[in-house]
Amino acid sequence: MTRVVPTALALLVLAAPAAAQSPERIEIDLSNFKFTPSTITLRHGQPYVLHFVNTAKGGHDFSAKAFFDAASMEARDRAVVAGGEIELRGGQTADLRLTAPAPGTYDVHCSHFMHSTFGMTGKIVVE
Ligand SMILES: [Cu+2]
Repeated sequence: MTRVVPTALALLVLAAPAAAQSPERIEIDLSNFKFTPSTITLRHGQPYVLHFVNTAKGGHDFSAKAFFDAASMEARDRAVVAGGEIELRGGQTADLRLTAPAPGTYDVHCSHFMHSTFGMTGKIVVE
């Protein structure tokens, strides 16, 4: 019994925050030629819905391969970011559900020709 009780307590501690949390929704706008916000701050282990809005007429993408590789997400969301980016046509929106990975700073850029040169860069800071 002395071993069972600590294990049960540990499970409760792990389970309780997950059950209590609903994902935080963060809107990220893509425009000519910036991300808003350009720095996205997340907390390690927290669930999020990243809501992407391309407010421009032309296409943009949100390329963050290291971040997407490190974040945990379900298969349907993983499929959206295959290749390390989420691509949005002009006016398009998309939601991505994920859990923030290990603390660190992850680079973001738009991989369309010259867009990062025009300033379309950002970062994700996981605390
Ligand atoms: Cu772009």
